[in-house]
Amino acid sequence: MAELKNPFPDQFSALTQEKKIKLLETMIRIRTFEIKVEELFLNKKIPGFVHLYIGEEAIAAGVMANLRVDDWITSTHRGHGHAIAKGAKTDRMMAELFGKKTGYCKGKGGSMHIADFSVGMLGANGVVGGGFNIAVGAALSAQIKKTDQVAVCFFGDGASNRGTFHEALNLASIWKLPVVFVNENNQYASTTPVSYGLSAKHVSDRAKGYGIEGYIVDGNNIAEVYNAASYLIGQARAGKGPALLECLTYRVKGHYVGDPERYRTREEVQKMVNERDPIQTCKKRFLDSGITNEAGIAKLYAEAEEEISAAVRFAEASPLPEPEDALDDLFSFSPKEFPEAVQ
Ligand SMILES: Cc1ncc(C[n+]2csc(CCOP(=O)(O)OP(=O)(O)O)c2C)c(N)n1
Ligand SMILES: [Mg+2]
Repeated sequence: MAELKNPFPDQFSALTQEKKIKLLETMIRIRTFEIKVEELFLNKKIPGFVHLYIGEEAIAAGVMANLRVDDWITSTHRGHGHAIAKGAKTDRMMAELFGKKTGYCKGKGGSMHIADFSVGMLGANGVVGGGFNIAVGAALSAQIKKTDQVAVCFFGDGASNRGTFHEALNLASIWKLPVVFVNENNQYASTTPVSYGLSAKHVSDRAKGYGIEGYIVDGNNIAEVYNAASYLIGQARAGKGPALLECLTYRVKGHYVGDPERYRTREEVQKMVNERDPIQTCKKRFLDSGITNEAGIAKLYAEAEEEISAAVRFAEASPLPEPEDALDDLFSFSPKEFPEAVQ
């Protein structure tokens, strides 16, 4: 990774043992959720589509550890990890995946429409590149209201080819908005490798065209992500304007559950799993440096299993929405109150 532009001060080393373990805990909670979701989807318990975040957990955990609850994020179609790390409840997330009434969107959205405004999670998004302008709008509101809130926009390598990316970076730059664009470069946009689909060498090179700084870190290294996010979010909060952080990672699972993955070899995937898994790397580092021990790590897994099992029980026990709820929450008025408006 000789080309990384990574000048960030090492805040990670200064974290308390507890905070470091919290980062690993967040990654393990996300992984446990995702593994369960894959199993449930394959068993036809979950309808629709799911895109898994397995292998990319260090980005959500490392960025979100630097955000306050009143800061905002916008997410993607691969958004479970972002929601969990920002503080969304896994039981309501699971209920949403099951299409149940107790879900975040009352069961009408599913995986790609999980939002929890109470913790600043402004939404996953089925539209690739749909989060850019929402994040910029949130950052603009913070600037106008003179709060010191920050917005973080997560987006994929493929999303950086959307027009919305370019509009958002330009506006954020000229108005010096408190927004950090966090690119999750997982090497593929659906079936298209980034080496084919990206005109620039790096996603972060594109920042320059908009007068903002672009950086690259190893997105599978929790310390690197943490340090970069800490610095850039701090800068944005202090009124220094936007930045783009490219996190190099790898999409371990198919684009969606069920993807036949004809565009890459099993060997390629296995190599990344063996050598670059963010959780295994973090665990090894924590064990080697005595931050925790095997029993401590086993406890994190046991607690995550318990939490996610409870989430599944909650989802299974919850009711489906009623057919007459179908038009609720679609309009700013209630069709039940004004039936003539939707006839
Ligand atoms: C505007 C739009 N175009 C195309 C799609 C279909 N689509 C869904 S995910 C995806 C690839 C996105 O790749 P990337 O931004 O790298 O995110 P990743 O899936 O790798 O996390 C595409 C093309 C879409 N949902 N929305
Ligand atoms: Mg991608």
